[in-house]
Amino acid sequence: ETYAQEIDVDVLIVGAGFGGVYLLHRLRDELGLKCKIFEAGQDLGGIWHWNCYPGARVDTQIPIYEYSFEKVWKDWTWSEKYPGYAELREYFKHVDKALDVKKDVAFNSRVVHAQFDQASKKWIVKTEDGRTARAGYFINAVGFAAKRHFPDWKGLDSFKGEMHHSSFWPDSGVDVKGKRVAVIGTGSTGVQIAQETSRDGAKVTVFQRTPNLALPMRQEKLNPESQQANKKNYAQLYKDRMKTFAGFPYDFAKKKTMSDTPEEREKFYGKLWEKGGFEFWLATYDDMLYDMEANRQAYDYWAKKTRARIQDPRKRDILAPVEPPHAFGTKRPSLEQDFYEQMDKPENEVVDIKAAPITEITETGIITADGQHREFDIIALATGFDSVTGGMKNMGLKDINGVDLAEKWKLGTWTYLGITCNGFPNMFFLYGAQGPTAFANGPSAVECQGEWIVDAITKMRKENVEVLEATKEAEEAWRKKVMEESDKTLFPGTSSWYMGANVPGKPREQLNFAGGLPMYTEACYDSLDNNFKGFTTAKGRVDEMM
Ligand code: NA7
Repeated sequence: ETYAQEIDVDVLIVGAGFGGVYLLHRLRDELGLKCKIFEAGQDLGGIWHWNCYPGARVDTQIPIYEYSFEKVWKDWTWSEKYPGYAELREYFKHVDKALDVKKDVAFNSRVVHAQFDQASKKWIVKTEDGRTARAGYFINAVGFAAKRHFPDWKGLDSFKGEMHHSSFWPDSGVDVKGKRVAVIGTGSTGVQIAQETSRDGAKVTVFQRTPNLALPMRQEKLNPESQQANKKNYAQLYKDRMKTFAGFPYDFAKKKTMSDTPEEREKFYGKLWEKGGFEFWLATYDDMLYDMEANRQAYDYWAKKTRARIQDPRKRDILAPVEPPHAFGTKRPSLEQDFYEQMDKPENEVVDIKAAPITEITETGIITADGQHREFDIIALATGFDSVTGGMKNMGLKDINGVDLAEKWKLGTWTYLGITCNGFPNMFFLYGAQGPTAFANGPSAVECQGEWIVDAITKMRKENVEVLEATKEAEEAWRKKVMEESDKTLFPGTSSWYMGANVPGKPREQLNFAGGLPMYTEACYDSLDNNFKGFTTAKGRVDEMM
């Protein structure tokens, strides 16, 4: 059945990562709907299926970075606080066993066309390998990193050594020992690749355009016994994570940076720093992401701590400059273990490509604007993604009039609640545009939005609503809300993928909901609990005004 070329289902889901698998389980096993997933890759796991570059590792600690399903966590334990990709792949194997997922997934099936047919009130979804699905509900769970970003450097295809984008690293691995490795990009990915390949004995050159204001991970080995003992707290923990801004077990402290004395600040920062992980970002003073003066305090502490770890003065000024390259925390900080010590080694190099950008890739290496030609055996492209919107704009998604979503979103993004779109009836998406996506822990965001989708479909069925479609007015109002929440913060002032600023030609706008999970959840249920406010239903417009 999974492999039939033509299928008729209640729900067609795209993507078998955290989001798609969550919805498959809930809609199939709780609501009893007939569900299938189309997945472009060969296995479950989403980004963890694609990511196997050296050092690929999650930056959120377990057990926060996992499903809240007891069926899944009750007999699963991890070996590290921040697991690597191999263990995350094992986790998805376990998820498959616990929830019986794979029987309803068609792999190697990349969606190339999807449109709602108004006559039959069904979505028609087609894949590159020739499958067609007809479905009552269409759910998009392609994640925020479904489309890779390759800068258009001259000669990009001419390199004769090995060159891989981070999310297309060969599964069999690449032997880097003793090799000259170029890492282009210093997002979360670039930092991990540089750190790991250096540990593996490569001679690493990092090409950095913007410093990553990376935070100490403080990795820990875990034992099964203490994890098992802690499981009595899991149910509460998974409830509580939804009540915080970013879906973590901690939240911003209810105090202002400058209301503490310098000594108190030093002590408070020190405590967060010692805890490691994102606490210095997301458990700090609650004005850090909103106020420049407060933010500068955080930056100065970061720079002081980080500069002290780098002996080479030139590298120190590139990796951790005295003057902030941007407001602290307005780009995603990577979690590192010994990135700075590794980069400090004399055999490794850091190149400032803000000062002298890359102009050409040659058969043997990389040329920068200062005329230098550096030679390499391996180039790792850690240049990121057409983040957040790229995936959905790239799958032949048509509205009821045949207009592609890429066209609809050409000058900016319009969604309602970051879950639905006008012109796309009975389509839901999660972990994408104008949702809590980039500002929340993945599994928390997925379960927050996924639960709402389950509730919406349940209500539709109970009330015999055949077709649900967001109104244009509701989209305008949601877009306004997304921008308002963002404009309170320092995010808009920084060029980042959060703002669509990493891909040339992409509109610059906030792509994520910056008001935090609780405010987001409230907005979603304000619609659902008020008779689908902001939607039209098959019975006619329920409420035109939001
Ligand atoms: P990111 O965070 O988008 O990082 C991409 C990096 O590549 C970043 O340092 C960019 O510099 C750099 N880049 C991109 N294009 C260019 C060009 N043309 N020239 C020079 N440098 C360039 O992607 P990641 O894969 O690291 O992480 C994505 C998310 O996945 C991450 O945030 C986590 O949430 C998981 P820039 O900073 O734009 O100056």
